[in-house]
Amino acid sequence: MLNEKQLSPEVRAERERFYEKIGRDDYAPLWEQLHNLVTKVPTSDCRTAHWEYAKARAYLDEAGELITAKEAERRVLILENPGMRGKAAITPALYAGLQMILPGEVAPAHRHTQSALRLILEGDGAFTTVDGEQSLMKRGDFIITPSWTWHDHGNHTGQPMVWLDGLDVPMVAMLDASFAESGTTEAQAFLRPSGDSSLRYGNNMAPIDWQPPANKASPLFSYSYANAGASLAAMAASGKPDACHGHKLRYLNPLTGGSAMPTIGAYIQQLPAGFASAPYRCSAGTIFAVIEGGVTVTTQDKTFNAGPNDVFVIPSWVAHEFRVKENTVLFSFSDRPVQEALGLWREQRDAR
Ligand code: 1HN
Repeated sequence: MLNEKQLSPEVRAERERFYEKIGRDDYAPLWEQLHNLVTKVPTSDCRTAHWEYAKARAYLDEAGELITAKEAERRVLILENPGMRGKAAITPALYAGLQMILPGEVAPAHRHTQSALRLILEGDGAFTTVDGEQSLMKRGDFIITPSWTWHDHGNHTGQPMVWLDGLDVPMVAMLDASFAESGTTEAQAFLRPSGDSSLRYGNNMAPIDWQPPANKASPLFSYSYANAGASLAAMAASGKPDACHGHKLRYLNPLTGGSAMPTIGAYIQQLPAGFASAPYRCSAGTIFAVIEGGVTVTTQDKTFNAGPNDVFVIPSWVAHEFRVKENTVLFSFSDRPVQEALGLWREQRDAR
């Protein structure tokens, strides 16, 4: 923005007339906006925010009485960033929601170019089917539904199933690259036995002529919490926690070493009892969910306590510190792989 105070009323009026004139022909003066477009540091409307599970769960119960999963297609409460209401976004690039499937319900088959991840929060044994392979879900499991894969969910257990959905919806909207199709049947036919992709791709081996698919996603689509927890326990048993992250792992595509999906990175970390992190920030706004324990999160203008199944978001370039009393496990996801692929990702450790 130019310094308006230095302008005489005549000059200002003359410029305003010019802006109005060129505006009618779809032009605008860059010099009035340059410094809002090219900021010294990230400055979106995204805010640090926290959603308590107890409240979310009560609202999901109410939603369960209002609408079936089938009628809703997906019965999800969107976690809307309070600084970006109405945009179905938790960060400028990512969407998050809490989905519930009640016993006997189905969420019918569809596919879309948006990529989805799920972190299972509650329930044991409901299923999701991804491109013809069914997978049973347990608390803490991380499941991916890559771009353009068919997916439907169902629950043959006696308990509600609740999970956190993370999608690249705002990113795909920004690129205007949304395509979607409904399935012709509610539930997909099974093309492969359950566990097939883990056996083919999850044993440190791969079919010899494997080629990356068009969606550039991992052929493994279910990452169990039993495995992730065991890896974290091994790291915690021998080795010092990182000053910023504790013991932290990233979920990867075993065929490439990259993230499980190209647009969303997912992570899991263990903060040992008594751990206090060094302040940290990075340019990828990040959504966290508490799997075990509890964490006190401190930013420059907020402190809050997050317990099991709570979700919170730390926007781009907001320095934050974690303190835990008991052993704590956090799941998180962000657009970091996109920023890295484009050479944009930055971090600052010890960000005081
Ligand atoms: C979707 O397909 C699911 O398949 C969940 O469970 C949430 C949010 C936006 C767009 C598509 C699902 C979604 C979604």
